[in-house]
Amino acid sequence: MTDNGVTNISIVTNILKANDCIAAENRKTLEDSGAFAINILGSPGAGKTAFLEACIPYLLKNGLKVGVIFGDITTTNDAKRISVYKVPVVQIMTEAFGGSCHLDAPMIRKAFEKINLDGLDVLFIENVGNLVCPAVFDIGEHGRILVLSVTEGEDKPLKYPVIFQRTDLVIINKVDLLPHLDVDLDLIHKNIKSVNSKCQVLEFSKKENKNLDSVLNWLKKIHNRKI
Ligand SMILES: Nc1nc2c(ncn2[C@@H]2O[C@H](COP(=O)(O)OP(=O)(O)OP(=O)(O)O)[C@@H](O)[C@H]2O)c(=O)[nH]1
Ligand SMILES: [Mg+2]
Repeated sequence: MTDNGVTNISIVTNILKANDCIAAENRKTLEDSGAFAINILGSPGAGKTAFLEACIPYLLKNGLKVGVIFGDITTTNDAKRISVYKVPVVQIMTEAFGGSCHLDAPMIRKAFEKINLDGLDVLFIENVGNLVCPAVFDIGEHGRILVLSVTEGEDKPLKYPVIFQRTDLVIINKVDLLPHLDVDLDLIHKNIKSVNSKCQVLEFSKKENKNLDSVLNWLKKIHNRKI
């Protein structure tokens, strides 16, 4: 039993190490082309694609060139939603990689064959909806945004601390629904800060396009810091 446990742990460590090497190559490729990459994380249905639907037209209007890689187990639904903005879009379906519940660095490396990074300012990578596995896989990004919907409840930062700890910006989404919910927004803020006192937190609603200027300022700050 113990032997099995030790073997399993070293396999996981090796998988993460191999992933990290390719993630470093991805980061170098991105930096050589002048693009910086943002990993978008969150539960299924939290509003990751909706956040991009709100941000992308605003960023384009502000002169930024944007591309998107999507990760889903099946379907090209998200890629179709974003292709209307005429930005380069690639959909990874992890079904082809055994139905993985997260993106990893080799998948992103493969997606680079299908997207022209030259001239892009920002490459968004929407991860598979999941608060667990995507947290530990570096895909070569320069920053992370976690989209948390108010419908998920106040305790998610406490139940899934790793993904909150490894995030630079938390978007508290769907705040337009607050009048209809028994949820304490102040407690969501407090719980996020209790696991990650450094990350920035913005309230957001696709309906009101709230705080888009703050998202743009955050992207500029990350861009200056990481590249
Ligand atoms: N009221 C309201 N609904 C929203 C908001 N953002 C997203 N939604 C709705 O929430 C549902 C899920 O949004 P998506 O953008 O598909 O969520 P996602 O996180 O990309 O989902 P997956 O990619 O499947 O993990 C959709 O029906 C959206 O219209 C918001 O700010 N307010
Ligand atoms: Mg989506």
